[in-house]
Amino acid sequence: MELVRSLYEMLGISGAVNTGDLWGLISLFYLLMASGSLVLKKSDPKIEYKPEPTSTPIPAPTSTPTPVEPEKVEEVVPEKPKVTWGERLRKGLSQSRSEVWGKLGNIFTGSALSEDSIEEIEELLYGADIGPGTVAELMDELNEKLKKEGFGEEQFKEFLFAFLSSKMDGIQKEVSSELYNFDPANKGKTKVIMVVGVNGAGKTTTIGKLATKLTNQGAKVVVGACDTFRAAAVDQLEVWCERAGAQMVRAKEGANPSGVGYDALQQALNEKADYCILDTAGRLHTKGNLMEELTKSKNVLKKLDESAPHHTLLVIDAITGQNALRQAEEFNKALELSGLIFTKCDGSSKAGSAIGIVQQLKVPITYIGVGESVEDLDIFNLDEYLSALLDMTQPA
Ligand SMILES: Nc1nc2c(ncn2[C@@H]2O[C@H](COP(=O)(O)OP(=O)(O)O)[C@@H](O)[C@H]2O)c(=O)[nH]1
Ligand SMILES: [Mg+2]
Repeated sequence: MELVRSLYEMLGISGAVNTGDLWGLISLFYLLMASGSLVLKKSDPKIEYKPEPTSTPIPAPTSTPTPVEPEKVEEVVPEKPKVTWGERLRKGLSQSRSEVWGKLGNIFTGSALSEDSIEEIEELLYGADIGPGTVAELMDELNEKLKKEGFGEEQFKEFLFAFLSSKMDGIQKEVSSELYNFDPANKGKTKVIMVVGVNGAGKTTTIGKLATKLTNQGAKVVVGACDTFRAAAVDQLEVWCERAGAQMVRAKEGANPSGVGYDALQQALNEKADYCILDTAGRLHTKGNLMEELTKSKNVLKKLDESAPHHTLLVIDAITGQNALRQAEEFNKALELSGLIFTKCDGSSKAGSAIGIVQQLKVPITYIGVGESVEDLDIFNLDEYLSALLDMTQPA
C-alpha cells in the first residue's frame, strides 16, 4: 500500500487508495518499467545499482613495449695469422740470404759462366763463412759441373743443397729427441742439461725458451743459476723461470758456481723433476780458468748421478761466424759437448757458418734461434735450414 501511495503522489493523484486503482497502477508501473521511461536511481536501496557507462572510455591497457634488442652484430676481429716456425726461420735467415746466398743465384744468366763469374761464386762462398776447407772442396766439384751443358741456377741450388747437406746430415742424426720432446714414460728420470758459452752468446735467453717449451709439454723443470758473477743475469733467469713455471735454484752473489749446480741437481732429484738445466758463467770474476771451473762443475754433478750431465750444449752467437770455431773447440776439449745451439741468426749474415762448425767439430746443432721470443727458438732441422738459406722449397 505504501508503494501505491507513493505512486499516487508521483502521479499527482489524491484521495483514498482502492483495489481497482491499485491493479491499474501496478500494470501502468510495469508498462513504464518495460518501456524504460521509469529509471530507478541509486538512492533506491532495494534495487541493485549498475554504474552507467562513462563517456570517456578507459583506455585499454597498453602493453608496455618490450625494448627491442638491437641486433647483435658479431664484431669480426681479424685473427692474427699465426707465424709458423718455417716463416720465422726464413725471416731470421733473410740477412744471410740477401747478403750472401741469394747473390749466388744472380750470377747465373742462362749462358755459360765466365771465369770471372766463377771467381765471384768462390768469393761469395768465402764470405758465407762456411769454412775455407769446405769452400775449396765445393769449388772442386763445382768446376766440373759448370763445364757441363744446362747447368743453370736451379741446378746450382740443387747441387749446393745436396753438397751442404752431405757435410752435416751424418752428424745431425745424433741428436737425442729427449732434448725437444718430453716423453711422459720417462717421468721423474731427471735429465741434466748443462748450457755453456761465452758471455752474451744467448745462454740465459735460450734456457728460458727451452724451459718454457718443456714445461708446456708437462715436464717438471728445475733451473740452476750457476752464473753467480752477475746478479742481473740471475734476475733475468728468474723472470724466465717464473713465466715458464720452472723452479729456480740460486745462490748468493759470488758463490761457487759448481756448488749451485750441485744444489740444483739435488733439488731436481728430490723433487723427481724431469729436467735440470744449468745456466753457467761465460766469464769468471776470479783469475781462474773458465774451462777448469766448468769442468769442476760438470764433475761435481757425478756425485749425485753418475750419468749427469746427460747433455752439454754450447751456445754460439751466429755473428761470431767461423771465429766461433776456435772457441767451440776449446769448450769441446774440456767438456765433450753433445750439441750446439745456434743463436741470433736473425742479426747476422753468417748463419751459414753453422755448416763449417758442425763439420769440423763433429757436434750436431740441436736448436736454432732467430729472435728473442720463445717461438723464435726451435729444433734445428737440416732440410728446413738449408732450404731457408738457399731460398728453395723444402724437399718433401
Ligand atoms: N736477436 C736475437 N737476440 C737474442 C737471441 N738470443 C738471445 N738474444 C739476446 O742476446 C742478449 C744476450 O743474451 P743472454 O741470454 O743474456 O746471453 P748470456 O750472457 O749467454 O746468458 C740478450 O739481449 C738476448 O735477448 C736471438 O736468437 N736473436
Ligand atoms: Mg746469462
